Amino acid sequence: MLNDTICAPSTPPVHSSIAVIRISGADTLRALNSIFHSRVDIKPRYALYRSIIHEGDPVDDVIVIFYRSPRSYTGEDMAEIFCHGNPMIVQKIMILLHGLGIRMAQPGEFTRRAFMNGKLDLTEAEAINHIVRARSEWEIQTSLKQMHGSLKQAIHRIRTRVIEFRADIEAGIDFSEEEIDVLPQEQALQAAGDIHELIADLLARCRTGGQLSQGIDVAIVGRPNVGKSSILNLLLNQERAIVSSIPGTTRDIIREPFQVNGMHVNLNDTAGIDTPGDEIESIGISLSLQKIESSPFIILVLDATGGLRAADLSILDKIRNKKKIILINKVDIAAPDEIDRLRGEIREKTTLFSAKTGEGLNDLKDAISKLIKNEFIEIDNSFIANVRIVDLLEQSVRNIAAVGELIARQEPNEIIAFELQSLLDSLSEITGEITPEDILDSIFSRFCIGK
Ligand SMILES: Nc1nc2c(ncn2[C@@H]2O[C@H](COP(=O)(O)OP(=O)(O)O)[C@@H](O)[C@H]2O)c(=O)[nH]1
Ligand SMILES: [Mg+2]
Repeated sequence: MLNDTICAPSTPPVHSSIAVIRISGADTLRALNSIFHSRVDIKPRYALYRSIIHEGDPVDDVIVIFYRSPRSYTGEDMAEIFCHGNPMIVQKIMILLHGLGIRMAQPGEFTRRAFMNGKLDLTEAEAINHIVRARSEWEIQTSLKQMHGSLKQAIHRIRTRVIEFRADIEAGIDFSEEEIDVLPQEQALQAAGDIHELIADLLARCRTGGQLSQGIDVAIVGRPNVGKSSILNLLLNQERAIVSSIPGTTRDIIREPFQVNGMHVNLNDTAGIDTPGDEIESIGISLSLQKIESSPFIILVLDATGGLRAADLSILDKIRNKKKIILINKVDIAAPDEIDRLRGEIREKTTLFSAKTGEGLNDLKDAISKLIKNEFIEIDNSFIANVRIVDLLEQSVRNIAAVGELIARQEPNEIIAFELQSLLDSLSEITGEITPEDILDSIFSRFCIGK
């Protein structure tokens, strides 16, 4: 399966200015010669302008780039054909290639070949998929770093430490008859503790990255009619939620992805919390209360006019321990002393806002990103890790904890070395050195066709 020649469109099947078809495998050059009806004197990595002909009829004029193994994405001979972006043309070229015995690639098969040929490890391969799917600037930046090996190197540094440590422990096995303590227990405990710390730190950064790429939940809460939906719409720059002067308009939770200073946030507009007017509103309110519970970050909206009400106080009480932003909305229609009085009553940091004029919008965006950055301090040094990587790092933490216990109990060095090998295996699975086939299948099947 891994030595035949494959092809796939790398661009989606829509009308566009150009489309790209990729070919990889030993038959690449033969295929090019055949579809161009001439021996292509093709210099690797140079663009060539040619016509594809089929039974005397032109199929399209294209640009082709040939890459000679191993200097290609997959490490094999490869070509990229840039044709006009008509799905019928792409289809015709694909059929021509299939007629030459070149098979349609599976999703992610080009990257899988790159992995098999040692062009990249699994953390880098997965990062490439993240670049394509990223929904925030932060995710793109972090994925790019990871594609360049940031996570691979972090794992590699830990592995090197573990290998050195295991060598010391194994030296102890050889000398055990002579009662020479090669590595005193105290030093061994220290080394295990250091490695434990390194892995735990990496795990924390991976968890942070995982959360940030999922998007951070931010709930917009407050009494009815204070302007929550107006604020959502303003942030999204789109009339997403119904705004009306009738209290209790929003009943379901409206969740929308949003990018703030490069970070991916999921904004949740909620039903206003107050004494419900009917059953549906009452359901909406209990959903809002649940959302307050489950959201790490809250934007509380207060009305600048009319002072602080009992419902405001009750919501303030519910979010006492949350990371929050308190917005005083509708400052455009409030008298300055009214606003001052309100601020005095709250005695917490507040941001003045008007969903009508847009006043305070940049302050709000900055406040949201500051809130997130304060919570995730290592935001710029985190990794885009998926469940697979987090699971393996958790396993690694358990492995090194077990090593520490074995040392503390003065168990034989053979047993300690064995546990260290399990740790090395967990780390190797992250980078893909010993990853089982079925796991590779599931990783690469999540890629796009042609990637
Ligand atoms: N003057 C003024 N009116 C606003 C402002 N924000 C919202 N409103 C109005 O307040 C009413 C309730 O707004 P809405 O967004 O539906 O509030 P929600 O119930 O909290 O979602 C609507 O009539 C809005 O036009 C604001 O900043 N200034
Ligand atoms: Mg609303």
